[in-house]
Amino acid sequence: MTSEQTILQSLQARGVSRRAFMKFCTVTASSLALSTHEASVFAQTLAGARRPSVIWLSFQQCTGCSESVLRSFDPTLENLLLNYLSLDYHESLQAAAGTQAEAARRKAMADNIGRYVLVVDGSIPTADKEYWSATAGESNLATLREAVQGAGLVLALGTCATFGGIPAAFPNPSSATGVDDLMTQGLIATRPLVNVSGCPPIPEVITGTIAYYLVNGRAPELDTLKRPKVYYGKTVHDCCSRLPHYNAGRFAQSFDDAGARQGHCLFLLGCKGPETFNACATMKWNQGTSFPMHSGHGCLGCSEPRFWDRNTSFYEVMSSAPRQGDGSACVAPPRVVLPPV
Ligand code: FSX
Repeated sequence: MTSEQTILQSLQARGVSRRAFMKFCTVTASSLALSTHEASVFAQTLAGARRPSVIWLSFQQCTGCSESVLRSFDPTLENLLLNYLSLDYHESLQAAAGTQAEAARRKAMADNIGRYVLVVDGSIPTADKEYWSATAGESNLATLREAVQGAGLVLALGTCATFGGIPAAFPNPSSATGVDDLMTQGLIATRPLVNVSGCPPIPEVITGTIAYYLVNGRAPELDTLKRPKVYYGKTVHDCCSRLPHYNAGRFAQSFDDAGARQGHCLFLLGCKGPETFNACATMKWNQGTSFPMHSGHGCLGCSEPRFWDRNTSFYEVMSSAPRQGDGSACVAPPRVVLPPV
């Protein structure tokens, strides 16, 4: 399959009938409260849409973000890749190597100019350290500068790409910089940007953000740090299973005391949940099994700017007292439904 195929052609090649596709469109259109005419336009547009080309660039990072997205279960990465996207460049997942891979990247960018989704993980060395990280003889900054030009949407994946992350920790030897700061400084072109922070981000937050773009043709509503509000609208503290104990003044004093085992709040043990915006407590990890505080460890604050300098030592109590939970209901963000396969 190539990005020349439409989404409907790609689904039909994998055994989805036109009837099943139209049924999906009808259900989705009704959930969006579209009129009959608008629903028909929606179905035609989605059926005829080409699968977006995705160029995925990896810079200074630990590959944790790719490892994370490989574990997404709803939607799965393979569902997205095989049916809805055309992943035209990813150093770890592609079969091609060397000049063949670089030629494929340039061809995909030229063929899809102004439309492709550029995924970036890892931070970028700058200034006189620009060549500390390079691929095929090109600095990461030069590769990114070229790729950003023709992107329809840029997805900065992980705290390294969004805010600099661990490579930017003091003393930041490579002058590591995140994508948003590079745009602000004029070092790369400014394009529509979505930040998906976390070290690594939650797998379903990654695939859910991509799926949202596929279904709606635009990025979801963003917070002031350009993160999807639906996933980053509440702090981990707001939705933590230990919050009732915080509100009642019950705190664990050590990781192995009776209070810790009874679910008491981990604030005095250094938990950074009150200042960390993420969906860990509602979406959870490992197919919705658990999240750090539920398992007995405090939040490290990995999805916020200046992680890691701001939050080390991890076991020091935050200087400001956490607020009470905001009182509104904590529910898992809604699933973005893709056509059936
Ligand atoms: Fe950084 Fe991601 Fe942490 Fe690792 O790509 S956000 S070090 S999980 O791998 O960039």
